[in-house]
Amino acid sequence: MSTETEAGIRHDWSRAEISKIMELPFADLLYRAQMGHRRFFRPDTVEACVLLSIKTGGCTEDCAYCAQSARHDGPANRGSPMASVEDIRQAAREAKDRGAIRFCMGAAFRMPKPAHMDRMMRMIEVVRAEGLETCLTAGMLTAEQARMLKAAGLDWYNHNIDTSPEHYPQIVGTHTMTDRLRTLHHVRDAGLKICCGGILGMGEARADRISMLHLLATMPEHPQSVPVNVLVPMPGTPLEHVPPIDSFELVRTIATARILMPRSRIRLAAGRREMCDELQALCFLAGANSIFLGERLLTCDNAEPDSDMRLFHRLGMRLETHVP
Ligand code: SAM
Ligand code: DTB
Ligand code: SF4
Repeated sequence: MSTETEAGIRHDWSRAEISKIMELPFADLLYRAQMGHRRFFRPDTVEACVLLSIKTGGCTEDCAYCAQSARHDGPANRGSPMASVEDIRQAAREAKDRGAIRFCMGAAFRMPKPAHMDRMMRMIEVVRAEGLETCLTAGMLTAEQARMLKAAGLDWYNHNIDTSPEHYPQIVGTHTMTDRLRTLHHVRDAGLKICCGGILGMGEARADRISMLHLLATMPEHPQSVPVNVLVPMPGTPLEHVPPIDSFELVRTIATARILMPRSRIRLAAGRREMCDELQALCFLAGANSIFLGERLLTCDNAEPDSDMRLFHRLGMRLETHVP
């Protein structure tokens, strides 16, 4: 028996149900995903978020995919100083001019210290003053830190589960999935909106992708935003030579996420630069409706903004330029 809310949003998916969806013939899977997508979203619009690294590299954690870990030989293993509040004001203005509705700030912390908190709260205030939604990702938070960020005007907190609970220990040794879930709990309790997803192509099996989706889709509230990153293999990291994910498996994962969490934004996040236009188009057909727009992600290049605009034009799609 399944429990359904009025809008038909379910939180009680079983793994067996999810794997049945994921294994549908491709055409049936996409058809179902599109039906779900059109219940809550227009199929011709994509939300644009701009991402900026406010504190790059030198991180104490050992996440195997990450260029910013001090424990790997990645390009940003040595840290650089935290950005100034003025730098952020300028970047937020540029993001607004470009049509972004949300400004996401990324910091390579295991957990912010009090001095970081002070500066991040001032950054949140200046970004809000420019009329943008604010999002932050800065590692683990205490309940009090989550409340402080909310009080400073933060709208969203990004904290990914990244892979299945079963695969997590192969990817990260310095914190656990339980730590990630605890932070998400604090963030939810503080009344912040949650951005939580994962990375595909880290050597995981389909069962892990199903398990990751299961964890996301059975949370007390679905994350309002679900980033699907494709691993960008960064030189010097332990995952540098992992074979890339099969393109159709990426599309299947997005379509399944769309069916399980029909009201959530699904963001085609890292890895778009390495995809051809046709694959991105399939991802949008499968229900992805958010992207990062701009030249850079955190430490690597993003897809070119001009080529993004050309692609949307060719697909008859447009960017959402206002808060819906
Ligand atoms: N330190 C914070 C944390 O771990 O939550 C915030 C920054 S961390 C870089 C944010 C997210 O970026 C990770 O959870 C992961 O999903 C994504 N990410 C990092 N490196 C990546 C890579 N090489 N390819 C794809 N996604 C990546
Ligand atoms: C997310 O899920 N993806 C973004 C954002 N949240 C912070 C980060 C992508 C990072 C890609 C690799 C890099 O630039 O180092
Ligand atoms: Fe640090 Fe976050 Fe990178 Fe892990 S993903 S090494 S916590 S910056």
